Amino acid sequence: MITVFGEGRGFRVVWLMEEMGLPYRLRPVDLRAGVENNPEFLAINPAGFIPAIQDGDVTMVESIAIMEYLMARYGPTPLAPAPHDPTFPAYQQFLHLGEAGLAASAFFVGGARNFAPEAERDNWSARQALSVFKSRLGLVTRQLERTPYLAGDAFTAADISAHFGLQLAQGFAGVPLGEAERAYLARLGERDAYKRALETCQAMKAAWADPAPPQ
Ligand SMILES: N[C@@H](CCC(=O)N[C@@H](CS)C(=O)NCC(=O)O)C(=O)O
Repeated sequence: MITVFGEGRGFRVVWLMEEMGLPYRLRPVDLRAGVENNPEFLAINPAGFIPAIQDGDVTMVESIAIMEYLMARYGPTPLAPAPHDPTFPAYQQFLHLGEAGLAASAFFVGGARNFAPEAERDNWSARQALSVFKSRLGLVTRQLERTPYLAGDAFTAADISAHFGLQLAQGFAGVPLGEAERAYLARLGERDAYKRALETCQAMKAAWADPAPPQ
């Protein structure tokens, strides 16, 4: 039984395990209550961020690395195309762009928007993070003009990765998405495994219940 600590990007891990049919349990971690008051979680990840997993004697952080670990250890799975598959390069690129390009930059745009003191909201770093997000989003838009999923015709873990970055941007960071991205998110949301993951992750369900209206 694999334990996932924390929602947020832990949603990616839960969704992946639902797609793969792996048994797991979710242990919520409330970062707003102050992770310094959660010694049980700090024993798992002393750096105090989520998600983390525990699988037997394996403890890991970093959602994309966790997904790669689970697919490698419990696969093979069509969620991860093989290295010689023609879709592998796009898969690999968007698997990482979903976090390093989209979510990481949207996280700081949203942080400034939601948590910074009024006078510090519009600052150089927040504008830089938004500019980085938008340039990476352009690659997603271009790819979705060519194929229904980011690696090609089939759904892969790259879509799980990018989904979180787009949701974070749309909701938390207040960045309006285009029609292609909104249709893509709706398409992903129709998957049964996604729906099961959302029932497990009630905090994300609540956060995404009211997405930013179309602009
Ligand atoms: N690159 C990491 C990012 C982890 C991350 O920033 N998680 C957020 C919540 S989704 C968090 O714990 N933020 C609080 C912090 O970083 O201290 C991943 O993909 O897991």
